[in-house]
Amino acid sequence: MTHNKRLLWRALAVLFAVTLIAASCGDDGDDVDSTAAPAETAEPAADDADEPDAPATTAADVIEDTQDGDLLDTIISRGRLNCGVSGAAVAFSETQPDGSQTGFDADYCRAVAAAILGDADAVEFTPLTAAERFTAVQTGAVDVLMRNTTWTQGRDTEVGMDFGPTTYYDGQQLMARAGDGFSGSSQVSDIGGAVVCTNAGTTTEQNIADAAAAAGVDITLNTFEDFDIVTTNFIQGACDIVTTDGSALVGRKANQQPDGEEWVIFPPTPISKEPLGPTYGQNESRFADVVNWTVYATILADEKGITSANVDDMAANPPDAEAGRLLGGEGELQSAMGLAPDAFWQVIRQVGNYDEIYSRHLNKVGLTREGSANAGWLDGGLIYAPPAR
Ligand SMILES: N[C@@H](CCC(=O)N[C@@H](CS)C(=O)NCC(=O)O)C(=O)O
Repeated sequence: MTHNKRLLWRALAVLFAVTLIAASCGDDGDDVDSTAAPAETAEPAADDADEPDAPATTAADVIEDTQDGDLLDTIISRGRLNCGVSGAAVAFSETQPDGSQTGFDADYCRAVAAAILGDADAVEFTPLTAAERFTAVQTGAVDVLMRNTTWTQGRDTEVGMDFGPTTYYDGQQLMARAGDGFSGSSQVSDIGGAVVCTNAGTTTEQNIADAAAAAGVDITLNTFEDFDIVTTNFIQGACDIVTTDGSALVGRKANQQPDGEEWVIFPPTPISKEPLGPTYGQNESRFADVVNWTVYATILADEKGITSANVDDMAANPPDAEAGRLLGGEGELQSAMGLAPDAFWQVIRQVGNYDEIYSRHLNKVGLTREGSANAGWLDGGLIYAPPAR
């Protein structure tokens, strides 16, 4: 394909991606204020959420033809990783007053930068709403999303994304006021007649519509541009119930529950599976390998007790051959991936292992690994990495 033809395809891809967003967001956004007006008010419909109906030509079809060069090489020559985050996800990615980002997802951006560039600070963070996020990857505005993004079949195929290892196993729940008669054991069958609010462009919209239909209850579903606006409307009483990933509800309750009010999260078993993890454009295999093995390196280091505090000693005296390889010693495989041999040593030294990253950000809002799917596989959880050999 000629260069000009590639440029034409790229322009078409951008146009198409913008159309996708327009289709998935309706008229939300511009006219949303922070008080009451919802982005979209609708009875739950069968297919109006998250991604549009399958178009004749999908983003996936065109993206393959529009990628010039190799993304890993591009990032190395740019000297910076462009990482898309939420910026409003409590404990996952929060924009600080000075513009910096903190949180579990933000640290996974830093981990990838440490692996590729040897510098955890070589990251440009871009806060994105749920509805903006996939276009930002497809247009090249960001290299990767670390944005509480759920891995789904549609996103993995017709939307044109690829997904890395799940870093946080989540599930959708609902949050309401105890004073309205709800408790932690309430069920979806108890929410008939309620105004339920969430943010646009998410798995959340479709899940709650499906769950309400399955439970045989009618709800009014209002969607807003982002979850800050959703929470404001909940606090002001415009929403009876808010719904999203359970981790976000826990974070919002920890930070925003007004004095004298009790917010409850239910049902005890989430209404959906929300495996969250890194997301990037499809068919960028070298970059994908690096993102994936950066996550695996943090998990393997956790398994082996390698921390940011002891990584130098562990590199000098590895507890086993696999640890030695991972930290850049004999038989290392990082060079074959286009990285420096010490790439994962940098990740652990500068950012930490999985447990350090998790505990640093999530424990303080009450999200603990023990007994959850986010425990290591040896402790009955799902956090697991393939062998580094
Ligand atoms: N995991 C879901 C939902 C992602 C999402 O955008 N969630 C909301 C609520 S967690 C959000 O804006 N997050 C930032 C926040 O907590 O405000 C998806 O991938 O669609």
